Amino acid sequence: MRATVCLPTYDERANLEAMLRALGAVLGEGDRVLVIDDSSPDGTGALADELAGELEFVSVLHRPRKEGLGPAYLAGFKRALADGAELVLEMDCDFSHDPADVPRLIAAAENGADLVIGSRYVAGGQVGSWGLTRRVISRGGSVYTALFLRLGVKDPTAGFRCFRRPALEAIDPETITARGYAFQIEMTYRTKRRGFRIVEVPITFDDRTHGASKMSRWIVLEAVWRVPLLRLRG
Ligand SMILES: Nc1nc2c(ncn2[C@@H]2O[C@H](COP(=O)(O)OP(=O)(O)OP(=O)(O)O)[C@@H](O)[C@H]2O)c(=O)[nH]1
Ligand SMILES: [Mg+2]
Repeated sequence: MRATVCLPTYDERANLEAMLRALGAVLGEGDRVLVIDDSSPDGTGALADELAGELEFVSVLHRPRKEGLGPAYLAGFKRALADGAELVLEMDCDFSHDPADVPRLIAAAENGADLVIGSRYVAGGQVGSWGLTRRVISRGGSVYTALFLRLGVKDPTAGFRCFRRPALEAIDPETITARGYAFQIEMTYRTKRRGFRIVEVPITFDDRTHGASKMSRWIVLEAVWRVPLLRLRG
């Protein structure tokens, strides 16, 4: 099945080239990578264009301003579906998600899962180099989500995913307004509510070694108020 990896970037100059080459080494014939750059001040967008000139499997979507991960993914999904992708993946460009794990996510979708989540919190999954605060926030996010929503998913905020086309179309992501962790949680919630099959595959998540994190207090707070609302809305 033809897959498109949606790769949102904001100031990822130090990581982009290595990431695209690593993806090129593991992707199959006809698979693509779509870089979604929000006019990074460090010139990631121009570098992406340059690399797309060299690497046939790479396309670039330029967006005028930074609006958070949610809107960047929505733009990417739309393009990937319009281009005919049967599988649509999400992953970070900072090597927290290992490109070598991409084939396992794709294989799980090809074996029948509608949504595959690269999970830190199932047996065999782990978090490598991450400080205590980040571990507590991430774990806390999973526990907090479980308090309100019965997703049956151990890592609902994970950003390493693979959707099958019918599921992605059916959950109508365009109407999701969340931008951070809450975006991933709402995508999972909608997938589950519509009866699609969600499978978690274990991954090891490592902290970035190059570039700066875009995590903010706002992203956490957004999830804190939006998750109970999902439950209320039913
Ligand atoms: N297009 C776009 N990409 C973004 C935006 N915010 C973050 N990204 C990218 O999304 C991916 C994840 O962002 P990170 O900075 O790693 O944020 P995070 O993973 O939540 O935080 P850390 O765990 O600290 O790395 C990276 O590839 C970022 O460059 C945004 O507003 N627009
Ligand atoms: Mg990251």
